[in-house]
Amino acid sequence: MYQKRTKFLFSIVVVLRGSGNVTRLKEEDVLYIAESLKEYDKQMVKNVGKSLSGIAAHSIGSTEKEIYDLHHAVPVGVIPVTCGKGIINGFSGSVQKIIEHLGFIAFVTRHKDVGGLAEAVRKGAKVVFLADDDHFIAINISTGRVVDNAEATGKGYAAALDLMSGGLRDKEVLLLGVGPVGAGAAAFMSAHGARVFVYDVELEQAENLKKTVPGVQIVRDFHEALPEYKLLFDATPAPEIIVKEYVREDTMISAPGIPLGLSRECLPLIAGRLIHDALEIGVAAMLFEALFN
Ligand code: 2YJ
Repeated sequence: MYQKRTKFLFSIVVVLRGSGNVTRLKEEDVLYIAESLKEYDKQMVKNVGKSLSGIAAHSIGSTEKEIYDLHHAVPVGVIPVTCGKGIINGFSGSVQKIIEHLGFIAFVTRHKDVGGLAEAVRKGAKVVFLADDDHFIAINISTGRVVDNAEATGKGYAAALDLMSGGLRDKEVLLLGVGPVGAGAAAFMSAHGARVFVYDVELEQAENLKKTVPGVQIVRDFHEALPEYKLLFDATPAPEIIVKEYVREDTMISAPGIPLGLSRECLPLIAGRLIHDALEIGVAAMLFEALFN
């Protein structure tokens, strides 16, 4: 019990720190993405009812066909960035493979940084992807549209939860963490008729969200609230904040946060009703939003 409590308190502190910070991916987070994309889609179709491209299309209120018909020939350049902590092995390659998996042409530039940007544009890229330690963006060079990974990820995971739950309209969702990912998710869920309840250790952050997403309600006691909700959206980078006592047989969780907020013992209980990956939904949602005029 003492250990559990200490672990929980530690996690809450991580949430507190994490709401403004971004988790840096590690090589092991992206290692198997490219080779798992077919299986990933199979699982998504089974659990959510749509493939990755269907989820991303839903996140921007479009359809796969509409996007593909208009944009599939658009080349996309992925530029490795060395600043800060440097290159993550497999990061750019995984982004490229996800984009190709969606049916688009993509390449990783041979040069890095500024040279990579020049190379991408010279080779005809109409959209470029690049990430440092704090930001991960896609830029549509033709339209000037800049898409941030955090917000697109929030919308993408909210779209997946909308599909998995059979529609969020009039349903209650508990959203944990209102950083940029949580804010993107709140906007999508609220626009789709969900009743959004939010918890953040920084009450002010939750209060601020009310200004941009009217109608969200604030939850003050995390422990009391968790068992009350069937639909959870975990947008925190805190590990193990959701333990098995909170997972009912009808619980559905959309969890973009890295590391995953569920304890290991929850995994068999939530199988098939958990949406979580390192990069796929975020990249797909970024690309479709960057293409959308
Ligand atoms: O180009 C590279 O290999 C590196 N500069 C990639 C850095 C990756 N960036 C991060 O992990 C950021 N914290 C943002 C990732 C957002 C994923 N949801």
